Amino acid sequence: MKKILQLSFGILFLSSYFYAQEKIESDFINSKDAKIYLAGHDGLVGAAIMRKLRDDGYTNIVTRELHELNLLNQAATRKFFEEERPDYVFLAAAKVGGIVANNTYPAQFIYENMMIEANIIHAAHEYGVKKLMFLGSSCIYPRLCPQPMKEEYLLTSELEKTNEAYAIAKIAGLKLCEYYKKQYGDNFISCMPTNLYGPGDNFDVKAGHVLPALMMKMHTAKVEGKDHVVLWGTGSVYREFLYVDDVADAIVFLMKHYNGATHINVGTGKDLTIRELAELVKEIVGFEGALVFDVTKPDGTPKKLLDVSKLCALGWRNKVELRQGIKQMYEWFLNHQHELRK
Ligand code: GFB
Repeated sequence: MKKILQLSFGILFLSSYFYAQEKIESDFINSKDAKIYLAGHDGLVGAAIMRKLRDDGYTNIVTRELHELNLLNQAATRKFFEEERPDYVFLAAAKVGGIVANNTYPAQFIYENMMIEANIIHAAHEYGVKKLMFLGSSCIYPRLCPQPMKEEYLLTSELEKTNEAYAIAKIAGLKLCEYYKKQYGDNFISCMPTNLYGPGDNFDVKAGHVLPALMMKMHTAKVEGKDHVVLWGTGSVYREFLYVDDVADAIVFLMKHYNGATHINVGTGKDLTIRELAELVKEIVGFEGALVFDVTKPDGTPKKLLDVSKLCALGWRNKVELRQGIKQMYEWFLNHQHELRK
């Protein structure tokens, strides 16, 4: 028994030593006035990265609205890089949506995401960007992936059909980073966040993700005095949720401390069923009616819990627990009724 314990501790020590080897001190840490291009600055994650960069004292952040720069246009993207010559890039621009949006518009999800990634990553290479961070998504892992999902399980079996198009585009993005690093030596890295939520989310009940959709449905039902809300699927599948300011913190942390050739998972390491999530949202919103599950709607992947040991070994952990995060999100929702994306 003692020998087994010693052996396990030895393996644990060796693996954390191995991962700790990848922790670096990037020039980004002390480049507070370097030019940073934040692509997707007005999305859920982009806005949180902006808050984090400003809090950390970065002063020279370049952004473009959609009408100023269409990232689907290669020539326009190239011209932007030629004129601005950013030192660092955060690639948080993407076409995103919940399970039904992914399943209904697969052509748009694969085309738009692949174009945005290829245009930005190639222009970053051409114009000598010092470091680039690409954001993926946990749906890149196989549908029936062993749990929790380690980085090396990528491409080991079939993807979940409801979001295959989006997942293939995101896999292409992280492979672009990997291969540009391998062939050209570009310092392009990528991370795979789990399901995200928080202030600024998309509350559209048809196109959005589960958490903002549940909040909107339950809040509306409460205000209108309805006795039930209809949710999708069976409610028995598991999901992991990370507060958006936590993911922004992790992304900036990785920009400062990670140069690895392969992607790195970003999550909490904890998940719950959709029914448990719905009960939690119900309690926080103060809705007293019943939860009805429409099983004609898809469930998606049965479980997609990220293995976050690699990120933890670098010294990062999430701060905002799910209950606290949902409370903060609901407070924001109540105070921003006129500017909700829905
Ligand atoms: O958040 P969600 O759309 O995305 O759905 P995925 C998660 C689970 O919640 C599914 C259930 O099992 C849904 O059936 N659900 C219950 C609902 N009620 C609702 C509702 O009112 N709205 C929504 N949206 N879901 C997406 C992918 O997968 O996650 C993307 O399609 C991406 O590609 C993203 O990876 C993070 O977790 O299933």
